Amino acid sequence: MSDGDARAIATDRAGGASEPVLTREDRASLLRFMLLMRAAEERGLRLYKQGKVPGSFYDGRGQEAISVGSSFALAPEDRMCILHRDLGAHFVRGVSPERYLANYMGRSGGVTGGKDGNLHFGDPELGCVGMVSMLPDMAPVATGMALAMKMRGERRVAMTYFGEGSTANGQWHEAMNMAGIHRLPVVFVLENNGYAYSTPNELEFAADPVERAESYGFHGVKVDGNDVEAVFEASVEASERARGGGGPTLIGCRTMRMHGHGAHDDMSYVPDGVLESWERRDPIDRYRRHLADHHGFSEQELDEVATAVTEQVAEDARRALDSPMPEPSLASEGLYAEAFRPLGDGVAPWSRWAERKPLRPVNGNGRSPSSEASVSRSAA
Ligand SMILES: Cc1ncc(C[n+]2csc(CCOP(=O)(O)OP(=O)(O)O)c2C)c(N)n1
Ligand SMILES: [Mg+2]
Repeated sequence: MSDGDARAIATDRAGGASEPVLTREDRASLLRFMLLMRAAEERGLRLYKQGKVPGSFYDGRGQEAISVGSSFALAPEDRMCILHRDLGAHFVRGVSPERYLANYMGRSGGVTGGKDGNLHFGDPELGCVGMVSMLPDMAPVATGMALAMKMRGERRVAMTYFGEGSTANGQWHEAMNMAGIHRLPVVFVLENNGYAYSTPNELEFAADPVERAESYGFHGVKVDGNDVEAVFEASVEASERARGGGGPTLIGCRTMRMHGHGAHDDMSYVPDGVLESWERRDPIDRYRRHLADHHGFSEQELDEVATAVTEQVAEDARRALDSPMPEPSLASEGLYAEAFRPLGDGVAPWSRWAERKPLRPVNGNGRSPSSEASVSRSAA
């Protein structure tokens, strides 16, 4: 992408202002990815209850709009640190439900090849760093990636997620502070789902963490986390700001964790009526209604999207169940990095970005020739 292209995109989207232009196909994709996350997680939960998933099971029911809307706004050469409520972002980047379900069952076809029976994965080929379970340690990793992008002069963005509970940890402060000081191209997506395990918001913070952005010297915005287009638009604006040298953004998404922390948690600490009131704001039902009321989608079209997802997940679950356990001899293979392997690029379904080339030529490894030079200079 040249500078001229970047301006053209801004104008295209804007039609003069800063509103992104989503096509009908884009909108169907947003719905499809949210449905895919919901259906794959429902299938995973069933497999857990059938005793086919060791350990526990974690899902992001009710939070689908956040990971789908935000990741959809990125370009293939952008990079992601995805957390435990963000399955939609893995799907948008190109992971299949089959690989996700196989991972939970510890099968060889899982993203980690059976090394993790959970959600601690990220496909490096798709531009995603494997999830670090200690919270919020993906925040400093994303900040570090953004620092590398800035030092290499690349127009790329790092995006990461965290829950509101994670913002109470000191690492979070360090990541925000450094990102602010160096005006790094990073987008922080905060998912406030009401609880950190059983701890409610009122025992987590005295001031909304989104408001801390200003004190770190960058933008903080609050969006309705159950509105996929609102999350998408905030993410486009934040990533364009980052790409243009305007520094980080903290996007605060308010939502609700509709299931327990994990499948073992009965949520008995959630007061009566809370889940019922959030159920009425379900992001998928809402988006379906929005597409029918404002974008001319027929009920039949919407049902077709849903049916295709149901069929895909059923087929993927069958394949995951058929896939073998890993060879025991491979148990210690690939645990440590033996050589430097750059991350690859992910899929970017949003047509405007995917159609355009990056500003600087980027090779198959996702690094520009000039960046190779600066890396080896700094290593020397
Ligand atoms: C440093 C650290 N302490 C505890 C945990 C265990 N743990 C995993 S998720 C979680 C809750 C985090 O809450 P929040 O950040 O609000 O994210 P949510 O699970 O609500 O999406 C906890 C305590 C952890 N992973 N890392
Ligand atoms: Mg939380």
